[in-house]
Amino acid sequence: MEKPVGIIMGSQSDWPTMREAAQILDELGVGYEAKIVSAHRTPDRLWDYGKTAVSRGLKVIIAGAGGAAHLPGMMASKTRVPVIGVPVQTRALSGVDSLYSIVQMPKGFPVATMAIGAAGAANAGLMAAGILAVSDPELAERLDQWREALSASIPEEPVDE
Ligand code: RP5
Repeated sequence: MEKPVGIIMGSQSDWPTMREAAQILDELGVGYEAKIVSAHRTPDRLWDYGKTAVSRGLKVIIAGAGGAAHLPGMMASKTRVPVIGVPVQTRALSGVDSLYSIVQMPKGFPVATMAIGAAGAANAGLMAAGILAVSDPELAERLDQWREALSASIPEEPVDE
């Protein structure tokens, strides 16, 4: 199976969040790789990953990090492959630190920033699938069905729980 999506994260501790993206890609039949690539702890790994992203056939990168979350922005500076950033929720500042570190990119090097935490990671998977679906009609069909199933699962009236 082709692996057009790279899911990268700053630490093993980010994986419980980032696997939400992986799960969506599994559901939609999109191939991906998942790697730990830290802007601060493994900068050479970050550099190599960005430098080879195009030649390795990556079409979208989902990058999650928490705290001083420089990974998505640095990756966007190193490759033209679109980068979707996921601010991981932190204990100290609830992920607002991660969000601010990712979202406010300077002109010229965009990161498509998602919501903080698990919902943001899941949406990153959906966003990556949507980007790939532009040139993949079969994936587009699967994504349409996924979206219709979600809509159909929402009840019209609330119930006492
Ligand atoms: C960041 O620091 C990682 O993305 C992670 O969210 C945060 C904490 O990392 P650990 O100390 O849990 O490895 O680089």
